[in-house]
Amino acid sequence: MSDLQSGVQTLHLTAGYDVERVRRMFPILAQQIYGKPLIYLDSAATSQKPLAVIEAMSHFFLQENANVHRGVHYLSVRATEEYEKARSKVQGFLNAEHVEEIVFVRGTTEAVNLVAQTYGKAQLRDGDEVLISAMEHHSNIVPWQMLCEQTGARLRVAPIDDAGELLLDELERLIGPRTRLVAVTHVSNVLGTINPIRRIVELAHAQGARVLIDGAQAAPHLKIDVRALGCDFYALSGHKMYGPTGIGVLYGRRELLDAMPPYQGGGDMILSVSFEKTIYNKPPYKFEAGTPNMVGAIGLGAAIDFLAALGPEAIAAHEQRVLAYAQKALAAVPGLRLIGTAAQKVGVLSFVLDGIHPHDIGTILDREGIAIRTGHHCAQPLMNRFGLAATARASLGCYSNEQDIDGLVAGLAKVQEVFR
Ligand code: 7TS
Repeated sequence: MSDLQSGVQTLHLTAGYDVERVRRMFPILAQQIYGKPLIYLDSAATSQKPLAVIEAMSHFFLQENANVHRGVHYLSVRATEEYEKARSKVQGFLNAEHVEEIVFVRGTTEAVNLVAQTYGKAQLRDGDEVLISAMEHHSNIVPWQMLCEQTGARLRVAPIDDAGELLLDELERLIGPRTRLVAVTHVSNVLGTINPIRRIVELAHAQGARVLIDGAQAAPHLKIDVRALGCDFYALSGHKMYGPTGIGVLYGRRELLDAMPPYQGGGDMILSVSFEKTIYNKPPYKFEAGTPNMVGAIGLGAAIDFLAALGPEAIAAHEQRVLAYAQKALAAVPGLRLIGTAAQKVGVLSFVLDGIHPHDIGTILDREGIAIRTGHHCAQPLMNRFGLAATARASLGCYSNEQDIDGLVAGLAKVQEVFR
């Protein structure tokens, strides 16, 4: 393709993505905060919700609510159908081979804990190793530390460079015959780095280790294909991908889920119970004890429909454009240092300002109607790696635009004026 043609195609793509139309789908964005238009730059913490998701959830409560997998009555059958339809949508979203590979959980945190306490506890022995990376969120660190305490296994950590990229040679060196599990994030919530998951999976599988991917920050931004990635487990949170809180997904390869012991005991996860013996249900139900978050699953299904309607490639192209604009604009702010400059990254912009504490940045920006996150972002070991206690972080979503970035830059000038 000639440059001209590819230029035309890019133009077509960006022209086809009407961010103003997307913004109108998110009623919350229209409000004023302290009399200023809201600039929401905290999507990595949680995304805003489009009307389609809110309406799908209220429709469920208004028309379809009943407990699933239990009743013979009309509404229970209907609710069960809707809940299972949501599971199929997740299967499609992840390109999983089997619908039974999709387990509904509360979120990424619960997904990681589930794998640690079922697969991990059953498989790991004294002297085995779990390998994570230096850029993990606490929810992909602490469950493994707990598992190591319980089993005598050892936690090892693959280092990163100053740009925030994984050192693949070091990672390869750290995977050995004792490595049973490699657990890494697809996208860093602090740096925005997109990790080379296929390569990591290849390296781990070559040594017989299983791989869990924390997809919390990838699912809203990238097209996910668990079969192409080749991973054994993949975790995500609904609330970061335009769905509701309290619902997330653990994808697990069928033969692994089949062999894993259950996580929690209770209703729905059994085939039969007597005081002498309980027979467990098949996956995914074996891992879904108790009444599930039905409306959450339905909201997540609606969020997947929303992402599909916009098109993951179109969203990514738009966000990359705003990211490039933001990187350039922030680089021009005197005394500002960006943390996380990987070649492949999503729209997460962590930064520090000379002589000004990140919490002060966040507080002053808040009075301008600008929402960012400040602190350690639940990644204290990563902060230590950069010699920082905290950063300020602006993070983008499908509704973010150049005006948001202009507002942020103007806000930062005000912050610097206060401290002049
Ligand atoms: N993994 C990553 C990479 C994350 O960014 C988060 C949440 C989690 C796991 C945990 O997800 P949860 O839905 O189970 O809580 N990250 C953030 C953040 O960056 N700001 O607030 C929450």
